[in-house]
Amino acid sequence: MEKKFKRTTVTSALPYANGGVHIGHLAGVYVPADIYVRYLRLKGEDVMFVGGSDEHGVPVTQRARKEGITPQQVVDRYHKMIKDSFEEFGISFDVYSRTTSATHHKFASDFFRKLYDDGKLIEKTTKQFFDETTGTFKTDRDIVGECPHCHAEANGDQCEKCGRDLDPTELINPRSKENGAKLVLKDTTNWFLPLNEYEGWLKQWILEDHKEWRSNVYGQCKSWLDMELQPRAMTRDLDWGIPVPVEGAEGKVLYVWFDAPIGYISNTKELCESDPGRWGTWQQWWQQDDTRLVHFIGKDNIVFHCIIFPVMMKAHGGYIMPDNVPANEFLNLEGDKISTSRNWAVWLHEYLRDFPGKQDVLRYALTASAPETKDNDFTWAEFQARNNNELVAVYGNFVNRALQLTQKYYDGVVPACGELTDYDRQTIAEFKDVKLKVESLLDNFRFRDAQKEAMNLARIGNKYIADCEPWKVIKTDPERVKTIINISLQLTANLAIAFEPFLPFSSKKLYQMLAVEPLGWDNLGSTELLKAGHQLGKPELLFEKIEDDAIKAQTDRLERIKKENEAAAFKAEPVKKEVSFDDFEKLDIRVGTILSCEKVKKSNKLLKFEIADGLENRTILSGIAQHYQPEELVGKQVCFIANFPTRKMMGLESQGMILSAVNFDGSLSVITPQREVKPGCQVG
Ligand code: B3M
Ligand code: ZN
Repeated sequence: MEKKFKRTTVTSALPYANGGVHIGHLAGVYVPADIYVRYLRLKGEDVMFVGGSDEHGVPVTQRARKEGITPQQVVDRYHKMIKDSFEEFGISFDVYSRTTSATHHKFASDFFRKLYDDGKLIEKTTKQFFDETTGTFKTDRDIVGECPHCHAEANGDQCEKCGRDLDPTELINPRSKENGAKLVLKDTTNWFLPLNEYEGWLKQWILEDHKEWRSNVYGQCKSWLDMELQPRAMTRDLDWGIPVPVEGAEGKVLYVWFDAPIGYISNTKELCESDPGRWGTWQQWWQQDDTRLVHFIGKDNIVFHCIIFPVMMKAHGGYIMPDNVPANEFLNLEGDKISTSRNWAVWLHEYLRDFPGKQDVLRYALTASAPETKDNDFTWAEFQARNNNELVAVYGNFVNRALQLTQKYYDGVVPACGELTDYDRQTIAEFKDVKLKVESLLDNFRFRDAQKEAMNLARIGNKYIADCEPWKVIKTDPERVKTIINISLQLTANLAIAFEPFLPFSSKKLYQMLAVEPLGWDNLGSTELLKAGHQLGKPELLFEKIEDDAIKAQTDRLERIKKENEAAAFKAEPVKKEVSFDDFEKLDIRVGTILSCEKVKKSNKLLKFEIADGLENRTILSGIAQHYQPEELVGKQVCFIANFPTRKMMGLESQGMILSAVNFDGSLSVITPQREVKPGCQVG
C-alpha cells in the first residue's frame, strides 16, 4: 500500500568530529543524500536535510589525549573543518549543528529520562576494567593486552593481527592504553535498553513490511534478527558526554550511540525554532504519520539506524519510523581500504587545494563509482577518465557546440524553431523519456544509474548535432539551421535541470550562460524552455581537461604514503638460532673495490662486477640490477664473501657474493665500509 507523504526528513550520518572528511564519507553518505534532497526540492516537495557533527565518544577523547588538548578543543576544530568542507562541496544541509549544543544536551537528557521514568530501561551491574591510578573505568578501546589467540598486542575489542573480535576480559595482562597501568575488574551499574523485548516488533516492521529495502541493508538486519538480540548498555563510565540524568549516576554519561541519533531530532528542533514560519515544529518532522523519514548512512552504521535507534524511538513513543535506510557499502582507494590512521585517503580540503573549483568533478566521479551494492574502488586514473571522456567530451562538448554555434550564427540570440523533421521528433521523444527514467531511479536511491541517464541526455545532444551538421546545412538551408540550434539549446536547458541534483555548481554556471533563472524539475523534457529572441549570456567552458601531471602528483603522493606506512609497520625478524664464533670465522668476508660493472645480457636481475680484491681481482655476479644502475657503483667499495664455491649463472662464473641489506620494502642496499680501506681487507 503506497502511503501519501506530505514531507520528507532526510538525515545523513553525523560524522565524528575527530578528523576531516574524505572521499569515502562523501561517496557513501553525503553526495547521495544531497542528490536526493536537491531532487526533492527541485520537484517542489517539502524536505528538510539534517546534518551535524557527532562530538562525543571515545575517539574524541583519545585524540585530545594524543594532542594534549581538551576534547572541546578537538571538536571545535573539526566541527568547523567538516562544516566548511560540506559547504564547499555543495552538501546543502538545511541545518548543520553539533551534539555539544545546549539544545541537544537537554533534548538527549530528557529523552533518556523519559525512558528511565517509564521503566523502559533495565539497571544492570557488571564488572568493568578500572584503573586505580587514575580512578577511571576503561572502555574496550582504551584497553590493550595480549591476544589469547595469537599473542600479539591487541585492543580490548579486537585483535588487529589475527582479526578476532575480543572481549577485554579475554586479554592476557590487560593494561590501560593511556598510561600502561594494570587494570582490575570492578562493579559498575549502567542502564540497558532491552532490545530483546522488541524482537517481534522489529521482525514484523523490517523483515515483513520493508522487503523493498536495499538487499545489503535488509540482509544485515536479518542476520542481526536471526541471532538473539541482547540488552545493550545506553550509559558509560566516562567523563566526556552528556551526564546521565539520574541521581547517583555521577561519572557516567550517555552512550555516544544513544545521544548521536537524537542529534538528528535536536538539530531539527534548533532549525524549527530559528525559523518557525518556514519550518513549523520539530514534531511535524519526527512525529507525524504523513512525514517520511530517510536515513543516509554507511554500512557500518546499519544496526544503529535500523535496530537500536528505532527501538529507542519505539520505547519512547510518539515517533515515526524510518521509511528507508539506503546504506552504502565502502569505497576503497586505489585498491586499499580507506584509513584515517594510515592517512590512506583523499581529504576534501586537500582535493580542493589541488583541484580548485572542481567540486563537481569529484561529485561526478564518486557517484559514477558509488558503492551502492558492493564495495567499490576510487582510482585517480578513473577520475581523470570520467572528467576527460565524459564531463568534457560529452556534456561539456555538447553545451559548448550549442552555445558557440548560436553565438556564431545568431549573435547569441535564440533562433525560432521551424517545422520539425521526423528525426527532430524522434530526438525530442528520446529526451522526454529521460525524465521518467531518472525519476524512477532516484526514487529508488539508484544514484549511479540516474546520473548515467542524465549523461545520456548529453549523448543524445551530441549525436543530434553531429547528425544534423548545421555547419554544412548553413550554406544550403539557413532556415533549417535555426530549428537545429533551437532544439539543441532546449536540450542544453534540459541538461541544466537533469544534472542539477548531481552537479549543482555546473548547473548554476550553465543557467548563467543561458541567462535564465534555475528551472524546476517539471520542466524536464520540455522544448519550450528558451523563447525565440532570448539573448544568451557569454559562453564559457563548462569543464576543463585534467592533465596527466595533476593525476601523477596524486598517485605519487599515495605511493609516498604507502612507503611511509610500510616503513612504520616494519618489524625486525626474530633473531636466528645461535651460532658459535668458530662458525662465524669460517666465513671469509672481505672488502673489494668495484672496477667495472655491467648488466648481464638477457637477465633483468644480474649485474656483473669486476672487483679488486688485493689478489688477482675477481668476477662476481649479483642480483641487484633492479636496485642499482651499473654506473653508480663503479669505484665504490663493497663487502663480499670470498670463500663461496664458484657458481655458474647465465653461462658466467661468479666467485663469491656481494653483501646487501634488505630494506623493509625488499629494496637492496650494498654494504660499504664506512671509511675507505685497502681492497682485500677482511671483515670481522
Ligand atoms: N558518528 C559514526 C560514523 O561517523 C557515527 C555516526 C553517527 S550517526 C547518528 O561513522
Ligand atoms: Zn590475535
